[in-house]
Amino acid sequence: MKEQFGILGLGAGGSNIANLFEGKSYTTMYINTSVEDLDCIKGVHKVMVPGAEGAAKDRKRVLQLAMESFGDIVQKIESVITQKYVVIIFSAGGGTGSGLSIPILKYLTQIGKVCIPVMILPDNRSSAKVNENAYNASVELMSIQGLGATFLLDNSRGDKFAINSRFACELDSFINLQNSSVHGNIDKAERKQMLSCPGVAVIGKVSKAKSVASELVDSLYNGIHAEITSKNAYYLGISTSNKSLDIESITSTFSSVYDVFTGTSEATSIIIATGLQFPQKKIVEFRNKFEETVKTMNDTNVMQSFEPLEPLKGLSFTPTVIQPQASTSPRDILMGLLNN
Ligand SMILES: Nc1nc2c(ncn2[C@@H]2O[C@H](COP(=O)(O)OP(=O)(O)OP(=O)(O)O)[C@@H](O)[C@H]2O)c(=O)[nH]1
Ligand SMILES: [Mg+2]
Repeated sequence: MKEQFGILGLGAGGSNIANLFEGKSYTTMYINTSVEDLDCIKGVHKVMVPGAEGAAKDRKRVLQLAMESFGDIVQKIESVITQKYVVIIFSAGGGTGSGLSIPILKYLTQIGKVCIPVMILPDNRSSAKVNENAYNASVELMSIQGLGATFLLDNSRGDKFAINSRFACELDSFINLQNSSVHGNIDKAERKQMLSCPGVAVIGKVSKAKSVASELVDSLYNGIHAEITSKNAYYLGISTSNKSLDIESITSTFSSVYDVFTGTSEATSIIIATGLQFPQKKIVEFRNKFEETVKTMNDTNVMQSFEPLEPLKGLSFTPTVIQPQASTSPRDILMGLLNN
């Protein structure tokens, strides 16, 4: 089903993940304000915001930079990504992806695309600025009406490049799920329905050997996604190689589940939960971290943290002027060194 999905990577983090999908033959496009970042990507469809030299984590600056060219940018997206389903990947903590994702998501939703945002959340050691951006991006993202499933990748869960590959592998496996069994299948319509469901989505994947309920639950709750704090899930999808899997022990980890789609596969098992609530506590933590730093910095104004010092009066100093040596050719310099 990959031909029905387009991938859009915004900024450095988003483009890194998008590039893994291009490696899996998805229609993929990248947008950046930094030519250095864009040059690192080996991709076919790369768009540079004209006149930009990067955004230095300034979300507003990105919007100002893209003001003139936004019409051209969205036109390029539409000409490359003709698919109805668009996976839009960006980090919450930077400037480019975090800032540009919001108007792009709004526009693409408005013209009838099913947008599937994938937002990378910063790890616990991130700066106040990154936390500020993450908070603002989350709040703005949550306010967009009509989005499909939103994936929140949590950089506190491990190495960022490992997170990138694991996510690309999980989502690709789900989109292209190979089900063909008399025991039941999760068909294309069901997969699209789950990915079109608003709210947060989480995917887990386990090997055939580990395909038991406890491992599937573990992969859902302790993978690379932001911690699930939602009591309810709208949809649960479980494709498993274990024909006698205890589905009930998985669904019962939620208070309520609206519908469950199950399928049987011969390979790995995949689990997906969609229609979850956003992790409000985590989002508020971004704001708190930012506010704590701002408060401490305001309490200790660096320009007033020492006694005012008097300027020196009545003293003067004339440095000895050293004349530069007569100019010597590079060869003579080398010769001089050799002859020493
Ligand atoms: N998981 C993951 N996180 C990344 C990656 N690259 C950057 N990040 C995280 O994303 C945040 C920084 O965002 P970037 O994507 O570099 O920012 P940008 O969108 O290019 O924005 P500017 O450079 O500020 O214009 C930090 O929290 C990084 O740890 C990546 O490849 N994978
Ligand atoms: Mg960047």
